Amino acid sequence: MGVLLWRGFDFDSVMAQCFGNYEDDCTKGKQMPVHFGSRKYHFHTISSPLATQIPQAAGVGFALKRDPARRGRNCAVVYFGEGAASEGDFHAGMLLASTVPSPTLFIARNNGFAISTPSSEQYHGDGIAARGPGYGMHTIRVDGNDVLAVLGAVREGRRLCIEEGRGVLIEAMTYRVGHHSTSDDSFAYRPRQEVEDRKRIDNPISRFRLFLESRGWWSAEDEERYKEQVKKQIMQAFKRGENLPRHELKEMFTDVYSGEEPWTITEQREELRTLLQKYGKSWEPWRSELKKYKGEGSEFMS
Ligand SMILES: Cc1ncc(C[n+]2csc(CCOP(=O)(O)OP(=O)(O)O)c2C)c(N)n1
Repeated sequence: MGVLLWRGFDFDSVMAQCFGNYEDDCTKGKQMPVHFGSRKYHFHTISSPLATQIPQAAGVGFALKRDPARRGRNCAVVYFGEGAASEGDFHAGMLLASTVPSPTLFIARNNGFAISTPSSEQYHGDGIAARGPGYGMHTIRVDGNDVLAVLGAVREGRRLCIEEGRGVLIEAMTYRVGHHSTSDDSFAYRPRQEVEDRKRIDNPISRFRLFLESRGWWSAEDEERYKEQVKKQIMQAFKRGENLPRHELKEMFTDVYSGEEPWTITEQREELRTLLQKYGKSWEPWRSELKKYKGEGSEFMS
């Protein structure tokens, strides 16, 4: 999400995707929350199945290289965790990018955990970076908790990627201080003290903040003021996004596949039409549910 925010994706767009309201123009309410995507900011929709994005990115890099207007100017970039790097798709993408070759920047965030699986159970070699030379790929391992070091590594990786027209692997070493998700209690598999220590001592946000403070460019007051301001903006966007209607119900069936619509989708749409015509106006759970959609499902009931 940081990449998207940096490119200009605003809080209203974040909320639109999370609530699946009609402003979510990329996934139109069909994706899980936080699976952002943006045509405007050239950001492919995040997908739940781990690592599928890796060979896709290698393909995008190849497409960029085949386009005379973009060759030598653009590259594809893909992000994944050390857990995802255990999937076959990681190797498929790396092989494709190194042999074709395709200008793709592979950024592995090694945060020590894949939900509850520690990285020590993920590989027996030297992490993800050690795999790069095996594919003949330029590889950089960087302290992922050092913001400026990451900036430098990514700049250099991007330069190599574009100038040489081939893949580059970056492994950013870090530590996940939060739980994996709201349904995860990470203190069940790691000591609370370890997390508290990391938060205080070796954390990209606290380290960068200390750096800025040491230069006199930031202070505790700036921090408080900024947090307050951003919190307000987020809550405003939250309330707005929560109250906007969802896309029209018919959008559920669009953009699922490209090209000709498969018969399964046509059949499901007709099944919904039959059910809505029968129960849509009379069965209470559906009556109030339909109010959440633009047009209240009228396209199926007239
Ligand atoms: C193919 C597949 N297997 C399992 C999962 C369930 N799952 C979701 S996130 C996750 C851990 C991912 O860990 P990692 O790649 O290290 O990324 P992190 O979440 O730590 O950033 C797992 C196992 C999934 N989404 N897809």
